[in-house]
Parts: sequence; C-alpha cells; structure tokens
Amino acid sequence: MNDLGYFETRGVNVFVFNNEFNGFFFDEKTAGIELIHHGVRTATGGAVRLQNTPEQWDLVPFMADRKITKSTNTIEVVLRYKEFNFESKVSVTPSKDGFLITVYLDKPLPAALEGRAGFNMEFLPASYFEKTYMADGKPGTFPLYPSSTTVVKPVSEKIPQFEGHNTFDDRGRGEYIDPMPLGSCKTLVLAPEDPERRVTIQSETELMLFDGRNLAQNGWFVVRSLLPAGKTGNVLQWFVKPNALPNWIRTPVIGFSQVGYHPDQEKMAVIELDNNDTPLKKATLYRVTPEGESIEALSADLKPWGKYLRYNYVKFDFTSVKESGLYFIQYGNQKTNTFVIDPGVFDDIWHATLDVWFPVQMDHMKVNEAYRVWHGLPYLDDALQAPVNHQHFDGYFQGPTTETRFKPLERIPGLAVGGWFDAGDFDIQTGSHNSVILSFADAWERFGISRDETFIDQAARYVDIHRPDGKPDLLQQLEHGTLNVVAQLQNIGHPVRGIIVPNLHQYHHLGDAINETDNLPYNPALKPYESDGKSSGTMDDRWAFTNRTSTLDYHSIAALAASNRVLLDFNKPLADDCLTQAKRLYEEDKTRVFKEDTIFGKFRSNTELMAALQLFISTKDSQYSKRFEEIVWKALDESLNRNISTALQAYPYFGDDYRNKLKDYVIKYKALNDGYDKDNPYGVPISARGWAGNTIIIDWAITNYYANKCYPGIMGPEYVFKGLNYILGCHPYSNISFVSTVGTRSKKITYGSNRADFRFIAGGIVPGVLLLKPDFLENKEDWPFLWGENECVIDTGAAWVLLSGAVKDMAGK
Ligand SMILES: [Ca+2]
Ligand SMILES: [Ca+2]
Ligand SMILES: [Ca+2]
Repeated sequence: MNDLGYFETRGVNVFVFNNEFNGFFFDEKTAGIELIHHGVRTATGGAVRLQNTPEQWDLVPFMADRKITKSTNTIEVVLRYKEFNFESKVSVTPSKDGFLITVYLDKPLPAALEGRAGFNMEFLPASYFEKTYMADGKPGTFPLYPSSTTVVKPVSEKIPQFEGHNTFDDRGRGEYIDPMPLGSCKTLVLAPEDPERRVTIQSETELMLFDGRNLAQNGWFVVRSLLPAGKTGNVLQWFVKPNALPNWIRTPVIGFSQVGYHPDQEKMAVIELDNNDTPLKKATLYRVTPEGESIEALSADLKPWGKYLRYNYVKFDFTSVKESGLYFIQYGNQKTNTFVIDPGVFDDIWHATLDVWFPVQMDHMKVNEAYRVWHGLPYLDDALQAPVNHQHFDGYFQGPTTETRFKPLERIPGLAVGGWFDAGDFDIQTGSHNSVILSFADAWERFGISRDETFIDQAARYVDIHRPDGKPDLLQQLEHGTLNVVAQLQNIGHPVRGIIVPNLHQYHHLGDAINETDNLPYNPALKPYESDGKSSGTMDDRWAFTNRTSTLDYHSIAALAASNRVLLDFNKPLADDCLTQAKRLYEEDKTRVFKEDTIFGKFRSNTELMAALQLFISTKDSQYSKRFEEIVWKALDESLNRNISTALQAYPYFGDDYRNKLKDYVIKYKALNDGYDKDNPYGVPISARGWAGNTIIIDWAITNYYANKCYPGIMGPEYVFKGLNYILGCHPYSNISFVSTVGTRSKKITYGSNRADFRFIAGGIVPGVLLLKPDFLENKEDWPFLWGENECVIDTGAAWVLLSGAVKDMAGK
C-alpha cells in the first residue's frame, strides 16, 4: 500500500473505493474496487451489487465506512443498501502475486436479496475486444457486440431502480429483462494471451461472466458471485491476480498541439514520463520534406519540470523553429505524428464546430448533411408544465409551486421552436443557451465571423450542412437559440431551468432525436401507446421545469440584450422582442427578492453584473451603468476568477477611473495565472471535479485574451495559447486533440447522440481528462460512455468558436 491509500506494484494499481458511487448520476463507472492495469483503467465497480449487470440507475451501495490498516496491509469498506437495511463488509488485501477480496456479513442476507446480492467486478469491454478467456479450461471469445441470452421475468421480481424510476420501456406489459451468464466456473482467466491484460480470478464460489451491454450500451463485462443465503462471517472470497510485467515502463506521452503552431508563438512540448522511467537528455524536432525525408530542425536539452500527480514531466522548447512546414518530435524511439508550423494554422479551427456540430445539435429542425439525415424534426409535442414537488433524474427540480399561470401537466404553448440539445442528451438547458448566445454575440461583434456553410430555413424547419444560403451561420445559430429563450419569456413570463423528457426509459435515448417522444401532444382521453393520428395517450411530452431564480433571470437578460444588438440588421422583430423582454424582466427583478440558483448559481459568474453591462451597451441608459459600477468591485472581491471576464468586457465602455481601478485586479489575476505554472506542467487550471475541466480552460483562455487586449503590458499572449495548446493535445494521458476533427489526431470517440456507434460529431469539444482520486487522470479514446470525459456540450462549443476567433486575431498581429 502506498502513501496515497491504494495498492501498488509495478504495472498494477488497485483502488478500493478511492472513488465512491455518486448520488447524483448514480453509477458513473468510476467507483468501487478498480484496477489500473499497465497504465489503463480496465476494471471498475468492485462491490456488493444486486443485479447481474447493474445499469447506471440501479441501486448503488452507500459507503458507510472505509478503514485503512497499514500494519495488515488491508483496506476495508462497509457498504450499505438502506432500501433493504442491508450491510456488508468488503476487505481487500494483497496475497502472493495478487490480492484477496473477502465479503463478511454480520447478519444473514435479507430474504428479498437471496439470489440477488452478489459480489461484482466490471471489466471494460474495449480493453478485452478481440481477446479471449478461459473458464475452468473451457475457451471462449469476448463478444464484440452483445448477443448472449436473456430471459424475461415479471416486474414484481425486479429490484426497483432508484426513486421508482425505470430504464425499461416494457410497453405496459409488466416485465423486465435479466441477462444470463456467458459461462460459469471456479477459475476464470481473462485474456490469457495478453500479458498487459491477463487477470486470473479464483473462488470456491461459482464465478459467472455476464455481458452488461444486453441491457444498456454502456454496460461492461461483469464477473459475479452470488452471496450465500443463511450465512454470516466470511461468506465469499475471491483471489484476483492481475498479471504484472516485471520492469514495465509506461510509454511516454509527448504532449503538443495537434493543430500546430504559428511561427512566432512559444512552442513547448510537455513529455509525461513513468516514475520508473529515466528522462532522456534531449528531444529532436524534424522537418518532413515533400520527398518524405526527415531533416533535423532542432535538437535541444529537455528541461525537467518535476512531478505532477503520478508522473514526471520534462519540457521540450522548440520556439526558435519558425520555418513554415511539416514537423514531428522524436523522443527516444518514439516519433509523434506530423503537425504544422505556419502563419495560417488557426484559420479554420472552428469550422467543424460551427459547420457541423452546432447544426447537428439544433432542436425543432430536421438536419441533413449530404446523403445523411442526422435527425428528423423532433419535439413538436413541446411542452407540458412540470408537476410540483418533482425531483427529476437529470438534476431538475420543480418546487412546491409552478411560479407560472399553468397547472401541473398543463400544455404550455409556443415552446416548439429553436434551441439546441444541450449535450449528448436532448434537453434544452436555458443557462447553457444563455452562455452560447453571449459567446456567439461576442464572436460576432469582435471578429465578424461571417462564414456561411449552413442552410437554415426556420419556416420549413430544415437545416442542410455544407450548403451556403447567403446568411452568416453565426447569426443563424444565435437566432436559433434566441428563439427558444424569447419563447420562454413570452409564453411563460420568465426563463425556465430546462425542458426535458419525463421518463427515464426515454432519457437514455440513443439515435435520432425524433424518436425520443412520439411527436404528438399528450391526450389523457387516450390509452398509453394509443393515438388518433393527431394526439397520443403516451405521456412522453417534455416537461418545462419552471421555478424562477434571479441567477437565471439575469443571465437571460444579459443574453437577450446582447442578442438584440447582433440581430438588429438580421431579424429586427426578434431583436426588438429581445430588448423588450430583457428590459421587462430587469424591471421585475429589481423589486424581487434575490433568489440564487442552488445548483448552478455558485459556479456561475455574477449574472446581474452581466445583465447590467449588456443592457447598458445596448441602450446606453445610465441606470444600467450605475448599477454595474455599484456592484462590480464587490463581485471582483468575492470571486476574481468568475467575474474578471465581465469586468474586462466593460473596459471599452467606461473611463480612466474604471480602467485604473481594474488594473489592480488584473495584476492580481495575472499572479493567480502564474500560480498554475507551479501546480502542473501545462500552466493551466486543471480541475478535479466529477466532470473534466476543458470548459474552464477555454473560458480562462478567453478571459486572458480580454486581459491581453486591455492590458497587454500585464498579460502576455502566451496565457491564451497555453489554454489553446492544452485543448489541442498538450495535456496529460494522451496527446489527442480534444476537438473532434481539429488537428492531425483528434477525438474519434465521444459521448454524443451517436455514441452507441463509437463515433463522434465533428467539432464537438470533450470535457477532457477526468481525475480519478487520488492521482489518475483519464480520457478514454476506446470507450465513449464516460460522460465526464467525453460528452460535448453547447456552451463549450460556442466558447471554442470565440477562442478560435481570438487566436486568429492574435496570430494576425
Ligand atoms: Ca442534459
Ligand atoms: Ca448560412
Ligand atoms: Ca408526445
């Protein structure tokens, strides 16, 4: 056991509940007993579980206690299912060339869990694709696609999923599906042929191997033993032996920008090294000629940076190489793929995001690309008022009142217009819409991005990708998001947190958005699954969660005030509606008691500050500038990081007093930035949340651009490029570009609506490297289903377009 509280030998780490099951998204496949096998996390979810192949929303055990005993080299956890008043103790300890997992019960299994409670461990399908296994000597091949046997059972026998939700659409038949094992044995060897993946599991109790993907595409291969009925004490033991290669050293990761570099830019590769690796003295940059020859451009000493989390880092500076051309880096025997040095490298880095990713996310439209239809025209049955006192599984909550003129489940008119699917799911999140609108408005006003590669016909509700229509796409996208926010204000009176399907069996939808609902308005006079052609008896229309917060009101005011300016010459009636609604809402909020968004409020910038600024820019009315000046300094004192961006955006509109005072804050902000160089070798703010932090890094780089524009003597351009290079490949774990199709090598597997196909949507930006506590950063490129690593969201996409405009602007100078 190491000092960080996990078991470690060369090539193998065993985590025992260093990461817990999450009560918010439930089973994220990042908790329990886990295995990092030769640098790759291959097993997760080791715990007492109640299903053969638990799904995301099946009950997870609560970790009631965790005890590390160094003297006996043991980690023990107490796991509790409060729904069954059932507790078990699981202990893990090294033994010979593996480890023992032992399950103890103080009381016999509750009768309801006999034949249900078992010890499970889940193995990543992608790590075992095209590999084999041996069950008591009987050979088998891991299935590439699920096709093992399942049985149907009456729902009365099913252990209910959390809060009574249900992932299964049984079409009213009262059934559920139970997968059967691929095989069973006492000794199971996974991948005997592959020394990096070979794991042997032995037990006196029968081991069963299941394929979780029969029930859910994000399922893993599950090894499971049932706990015996009527027994206490040591009721189950596994001996697990992951093969460990002696003297194994992880292949170095050479981090650099996959897009390449402007000749005048700082150029720094960051090389990530195994702790057991001896850093080399030098790396070399080669230029590739049209004849295919490699010519040495620079050989330079590496600068040690030191240790960050579990690896060592050295840096390779090739800033001095300025000749336009194709290059690669060689470190030891490893050569990177080629990349570009050229003044034009940033000319098109946002094209995929604006040309493809945003059109595919467009709600209430049919979206076509050449011969392919991305999705039909969805959600014409929007939307119903959410019922009161309702906790939704995606984090939405409707409180004790609707705060609207609508009764619970009453139809709200006018909402089937505009908007984007916020992420890999299909809900409308108003807060994200506001962020997108503000980023797009800023990109338009600063950089005039007038690219036209999308045909968008609002009247016909039809979108065609790679087909110019004479209108700038940025304005058309901004119009599309604004249409939904304005519709909320006009029809409901205030912005709502979001609009989302009510049933869990709809929510996990994969594929064409048009099929998540039946597209027909709900009609209670009909039976479920019955339709008269115009309406249907299936309660599948999306619900609007309508509770009102000042945080969201002000954020929407800011977005619509900005939208007003940008849309004036493009769609005057909508631009007028934006300002009318923004001013009305602002007047209302002036006299309302301030109410913070309890979920997102604390992560967001001061939205009242944003609202006052945007209304002032649009109207030049001094009531807004006065309010801005009243609150800006306090906001900066409370959170410099969150509010410096808004304060910098105000720079052109305020005088010398303001600028001089702000300067002191920018100096402090610069000092915070310099601190990141000591935190990690990339010099950017890497976060440790349950959702990886690329959005934070992109927003940070944009803020640094604002600071560089206003105070170039304080904030140099390198603070913008550090963020950019990180996103484009100079980051931990791998050197892939986090923007699909941007750069020589980029994300080809992401958590989009097409994740079941192990594909991507061009231009999406993934969350990036996720920290598995205490020290493992991960971004998988063979498994799309870890949303915290691979789910692209709209606000990040829009921020990427803005950042791309900024770096093109800087490169041009
Ligand atoms: Ca969502
Ligand atoms: Ca267009
Ligand atoms: Ca419907």
